[in-house]
Amino acid sequence: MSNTDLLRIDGAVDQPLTLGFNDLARIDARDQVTDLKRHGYKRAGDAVRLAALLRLARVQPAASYLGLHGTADDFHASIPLEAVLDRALVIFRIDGAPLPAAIGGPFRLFIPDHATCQAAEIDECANVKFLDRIELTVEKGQDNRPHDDAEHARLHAGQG
Ligand SMILES: Nc1nc2c(c(=O)[nH]1)N[C@H]1C(S)=C(S)[C@@H](COP(=O)(O)O)O[C@H]1N2
Ligand SMILES: [Mo]
Repeated sequence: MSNTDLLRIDGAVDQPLTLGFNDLARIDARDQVTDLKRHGYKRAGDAVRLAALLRLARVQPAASYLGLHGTADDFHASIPLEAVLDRALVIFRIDGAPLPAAIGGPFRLFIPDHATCQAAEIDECANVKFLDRIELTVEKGQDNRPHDDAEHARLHAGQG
C-alpha cells in the first residue's frame, strides 16, 4: 500500500481515468462520505461516492454493468450498475492515511445495504477489496464470486 496505488476506470466511458489517493481526496466535498461508522455503516474509514467518479469518467448510456476488479488476488464481480449507482462508495482512507491492504485497501468498494453473501446479485461478496479497476460494460462481465457455501467457505479460509 502506498500513495502510488492507482484505480483505473475504463470500458464504456468517454473519459478513461486513473486516480490515486490524492485525486480521491480532492473530489468535491459533497461526494465525500467521511467516517462511515458515524453514518452507521459496519465498515470504517472515509469514502467517495462511486457516482462522482463515474461522472468524471463520463459513462456511456449503453453501460449497464459495473465491473469490479481486484487484480491482486484475481477476484472479480460484475453487477447491474443502476442498482448501486446512487449508493456505492469507494473507501480509500482511514485515519488520514491510505486504506491498508489488511482491510481491503488501497481501494475497496462498499455497497451499503448489500444482501447477504450469494443472496442476490448485489451481495456482500461484491464489496471487492484491493479494487484497482472499475470497468463499465454493456453486458455482464467477468465475475468469479463464490457460487455456493463450500466455495465461499474456502475463499474465506484463504483470507488472512
Ligand atoms: N479482492 C477480493 N475482494 C473480496 C473478496 C476476495 O476474496 N477478494 N471476498 C469477498 C467476499 S466473498 C466477502 S463476503 C467480503 C468479505 O469482506 P471482509 O473480508 O472485509 O469481511 O469481501 C469480498 N471482497
Ligand atoms: Mo461473500
